[in-house]
Amino acid sequence: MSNAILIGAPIDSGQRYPGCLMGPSAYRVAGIAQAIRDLGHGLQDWGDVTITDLKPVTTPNPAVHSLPETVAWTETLADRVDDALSQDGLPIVMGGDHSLALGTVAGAAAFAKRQGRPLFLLWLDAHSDFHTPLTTTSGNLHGTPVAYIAGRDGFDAFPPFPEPIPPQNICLFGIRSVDPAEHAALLTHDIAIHDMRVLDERGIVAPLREFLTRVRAAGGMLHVSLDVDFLDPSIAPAVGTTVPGGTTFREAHLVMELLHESDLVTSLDLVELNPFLDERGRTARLMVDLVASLMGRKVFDRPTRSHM
Ligand code: B3U
Ligand code: MN
Ligand code: MN
Repeated sequence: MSNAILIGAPIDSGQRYPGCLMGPSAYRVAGIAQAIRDLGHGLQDWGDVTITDLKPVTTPNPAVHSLPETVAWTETLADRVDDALSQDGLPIVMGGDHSLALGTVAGAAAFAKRQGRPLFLLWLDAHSDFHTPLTTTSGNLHGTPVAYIAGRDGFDAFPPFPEPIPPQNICLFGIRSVDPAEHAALLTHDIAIHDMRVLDERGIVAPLREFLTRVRAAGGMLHVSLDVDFLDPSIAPAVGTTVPGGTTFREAHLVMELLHESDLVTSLDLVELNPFLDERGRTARLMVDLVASLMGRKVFDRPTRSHM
């Protein structure tokens, strides 16, 4: 059983569609705490994080907006996630847009470094989020966390990433929207890219198991970052950047069930939920149900089940 720790991250500064800051409230209203407790886990809710001091940081790319806010969130969330892991907790960070992963994964990396364990990253997303602040044309920093985590240049305004994750330990899963600059950079990094072309041909199970087998063999920690747009917009409309052709309801639950059975997940982000765009709470409820599958809710509970 896990000691789950909910951390609200009402962060909107990484993109331009207002509303993600309502995400933590929507998850609470949709019953995330009770869903986790019902599965027998311990649960604490640390409330919503706030930022205070904004530093006058800059970047040469004039497109970038809200840099001081995003840097402040990065510093604060890194500390919170590190604290939660240090208390033997499973941090579940409720966003907020995906720029929050600049901080959450930095916190997980700082903890993993002290433990002497490798950190792996599973990025469940329509997008590769592999821009740097120098290459983004939208200026939206939610498109940059994977580059920061992988140790790419261009993040001078941010705290140095504690221990960049080697590209071989990163898996992009479900992607179907990659900008030209991201594409060029991905070609020079040995990241596992399970785009929709791959998942359509192979299904989700084999590629995910391959990655989880590597995490297990390395004795690694595993951070999972779940972007709402990983899901098909027909089942998850509450996101600013919908991309057609996403994961189905059944595929998404199966991903979560496999993650639960692996027993490898050590931290989790829930990002990009924009409750202002939702239809009667259905996306928030689906995300909570996916968390429940990740935490062990089963369709039919068999006493014995093979590992992974
Ligand atoms: N790659 C584009 C679009 C995008 C990235 N992440 C989201 N959208 N959600 C960009 O703006 O960097
Ligand atoms: Mn994303
Ligand atoms: Mn996305």
